[in-house]
Amino acid sequence: GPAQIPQPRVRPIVGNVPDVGFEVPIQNMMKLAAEHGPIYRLAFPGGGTLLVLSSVELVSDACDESRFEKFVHGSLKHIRDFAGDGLFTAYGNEPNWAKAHRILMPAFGPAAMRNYFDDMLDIADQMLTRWERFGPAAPIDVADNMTRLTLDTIALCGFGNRFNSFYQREMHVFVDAMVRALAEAGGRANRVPLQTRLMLMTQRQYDADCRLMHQITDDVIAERRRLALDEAPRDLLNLMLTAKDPVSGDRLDDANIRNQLVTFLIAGHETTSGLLSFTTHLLLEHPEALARARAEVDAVLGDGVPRFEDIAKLTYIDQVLRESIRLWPTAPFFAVRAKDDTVLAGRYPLKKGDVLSVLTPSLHRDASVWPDPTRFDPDRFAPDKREKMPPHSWLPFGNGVRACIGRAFAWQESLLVIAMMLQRFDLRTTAPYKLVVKETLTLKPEGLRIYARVRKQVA
Ligand code: MNH
Repeated sequence: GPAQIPQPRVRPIVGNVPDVGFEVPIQNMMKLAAEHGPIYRLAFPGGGTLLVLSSVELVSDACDESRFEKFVHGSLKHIRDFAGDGLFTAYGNEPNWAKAHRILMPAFGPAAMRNYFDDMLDIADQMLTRWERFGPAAPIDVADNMTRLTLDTIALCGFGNRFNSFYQREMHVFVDAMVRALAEAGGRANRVPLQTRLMLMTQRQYDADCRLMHQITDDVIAERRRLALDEAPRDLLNLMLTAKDPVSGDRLDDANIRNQLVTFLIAGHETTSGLLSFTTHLLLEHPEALARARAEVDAVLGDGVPRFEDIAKLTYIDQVLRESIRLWPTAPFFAVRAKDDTVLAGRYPLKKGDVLSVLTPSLHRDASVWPDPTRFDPDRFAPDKREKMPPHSWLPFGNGVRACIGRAFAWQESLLVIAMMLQRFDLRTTAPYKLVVKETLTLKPEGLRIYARVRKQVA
């Protein structure tokens, strides 16, 4: 018969909001999963409820795309204020999602990655050369550096624009606006609308931040339109401006292109920056893994500048990244909803529209799949073991048609940056570091600072 779904005690008016909180909702939800099990219910003000899933058995069933579809939930709906019908926040039934998906898929496929390699190398070299110049006694804020790197990389690869974040003290103004707007989008999802309407200063700041992000991306498009066709770089923006959808024959409209640029700047950098930062932390905590990774880098790259062909040979670093994003999936959840009345895993009856949230960090700690799940062990992803992993046990990039389009891009960038960093530097933390995971909508290690001493000068 139908099984009971546990739920933390529901309080009047605020429901389960205090259980989730505002500072570290994901880490609180991970604790609730450890306490209540692989499915539990949360209730929110206004009557909304959410089922949180974290076992491979239940998640596998929720990944059945014939019965479940991506749900543009609470904070994602607010992110539409600035990312509109861009791929990430588009509703599944919006024609612009399918159109942009068809036009952009080739630009994110494995064959396209060679085109981005030189630009990725350019930005990675900027960061590491800066570390060299600052010298071995200068503390380096890892998350700050990685955020500058990933932002500059997507701007250069995506639309030929140099944000030059390594030549400025402050972050690019886009980042400040984006970080504030993302926080506010999350905030709005946790308030009743009246509360938001009373927060006049916050509203004014939010509107200004949305306008700024639109203005920056509109300017990028206008600048590109002024270039003659043969002068334009063959990047994502060029593709979006010129390509026709093979099905409808349409091009993307200007507002949609603007929304895609905002989307790539957001989706294309926060998560990759977090992955690079967690990986740096985990390598420093695990000297044996660090030594193996470095030995691989020395064998593959030697003293040379990396080439595109080297990337595929960094197989141990690939395992390190997979294990790092297993423990700390930097996009820590995705939501789907039931297309019709259905039964989850044969025992939990659901109504049409019921929302399921896949809590990836807890899924990635399912002890039936991962022995000693909290231990960092890149050998879990040795090729022979990887083949035996159950489907849907490792989902850092989501699932199905709405899975991450930027996966190959993020992976190439991450392999390259970790390899170059280990090739050129000996690293150590400035002081013993205890992991503190900061949550925006993504996860990042907070306060990780390192010293970098040159070990190899690369030609
Ligand atoms: Mn990405 C969707 C994780 C890097 C662009 N991304 C998703 C989803 C996850 C995700 C999870 C699914 C969300 C959902 O179901 O609601 N993404 C990541 C991670 C990294 C990442 C962990 C880096 C590590 N993403 C990137 C990069 C880009 C990008 C880099 C662009 C250059 N991601 C997207 C877009 C989507 C997406 C666009 C939405 C795709 C769609 O729905 O069609």
